[in-house]
Amino acid sequence: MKRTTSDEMFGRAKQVIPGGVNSPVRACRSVGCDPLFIRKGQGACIYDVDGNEFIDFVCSWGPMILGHAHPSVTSAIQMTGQEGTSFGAPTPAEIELAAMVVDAVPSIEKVRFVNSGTEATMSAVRLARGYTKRNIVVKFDGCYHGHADSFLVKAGSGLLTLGIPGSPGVPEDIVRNTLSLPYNDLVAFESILREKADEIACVIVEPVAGNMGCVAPAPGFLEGIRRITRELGIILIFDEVITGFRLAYGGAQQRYGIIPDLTCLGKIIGGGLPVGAYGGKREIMDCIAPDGPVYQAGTLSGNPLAMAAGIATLKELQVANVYERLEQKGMMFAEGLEQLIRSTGISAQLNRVGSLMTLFFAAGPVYDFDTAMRADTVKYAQHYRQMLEDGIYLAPSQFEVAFLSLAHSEEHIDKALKMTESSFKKLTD
Ligand code: HOZ
Repeated sequence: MKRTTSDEMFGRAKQVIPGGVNSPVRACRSVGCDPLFIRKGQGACIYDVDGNEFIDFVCSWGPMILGHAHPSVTSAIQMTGQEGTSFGAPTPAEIELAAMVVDAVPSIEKVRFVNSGTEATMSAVRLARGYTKRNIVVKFDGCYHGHADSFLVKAGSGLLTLGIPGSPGVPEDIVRNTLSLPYNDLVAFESILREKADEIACVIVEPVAGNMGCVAPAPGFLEGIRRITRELGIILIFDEVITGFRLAYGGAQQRYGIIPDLTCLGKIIGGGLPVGAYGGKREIMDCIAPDGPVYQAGTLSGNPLAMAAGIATLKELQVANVYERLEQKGMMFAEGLEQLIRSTGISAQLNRVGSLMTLFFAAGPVYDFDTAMRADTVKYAQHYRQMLEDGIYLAPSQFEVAFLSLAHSEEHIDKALKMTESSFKKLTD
């Protein structure tokens, strides 16, 4: 694979951007290579600046559920852009996208748009604290809710990839109010919640964890969290930045039939443009300024281009059988991978929920942070580099998910399986 131009660009990027990247995982350090610079995407494929083509299983970390450069999305962006790109004032598109989100997501009666998933979770927690007048936030080990101070305790994603336990710059005083508990352990959860109920503002959870690799909720886990938080008057926040409009049109909460008090969204609702949102019960949302005292604001919030791309994306997702098609693609890929695990005897586990999945190079089942940590990251790095060489673009970390889009065809999945087989053979030689 030729990579002279990417390497040259990375050299220049490192002079002017910390680590040469605008988000740490992209530096590809944990997989032992340098990043490729992407020139364009089309459907299920991306093309780098050296002219290499890859089948893309990162999908911009989730937003590109329709594939790259989908005509409805690109034309909505072009048409909107011709009329101006930002006004810092209300526009009609905000109401249209808000109404679509309210119709789709069972827990959302009102929604506020922001610019990223990080802003959404940060704002939702402030709202929960303002509403309950309590301070403690409960999260789960290995879940990642963006990079706001309160969440950088045993967090997933880039912190796991780079082995950063917490971050300098986050005051002790802030993380003192964050409790991180084991994912999928309802017994530990119930005992801590009952002990500290009077101080806990909210519990935030990825209903399907996607930032320590894909980890599904154990049967009864989400139900238990909902039951206990409701009983104790603690706000339950679902971070559906990854799962929203992906695991079902109404997100994981629709798929599992559990209604949180607040929900955070991002990624898909912006169709690949920067966006986030948080929403929930009217009574709680009405505490946000200007109706209530909880402050949150943003110059680019509800940006017209992002709204247009989001509306176009959600309209495509309303087409019949879209989620069944995604499920089938996910199943086909997963069955193929499981078959390869059996036939090659490689020590690996496949976790999948819908169109999200992770191949863990681990000997035993992965159901929480500790079991995810047992995965062989050196083996993942070898596999990653081999797949890249063979035209398959995977997440550059063991602790992320692979995303499928509607643009991935049987041929794309077949090719990815063939390349996986060849990589496994090299790994077991
Ligand atoms: N934190 C993201 C993955 N869970 C990575 C974002 C990026 O590098 O774009």
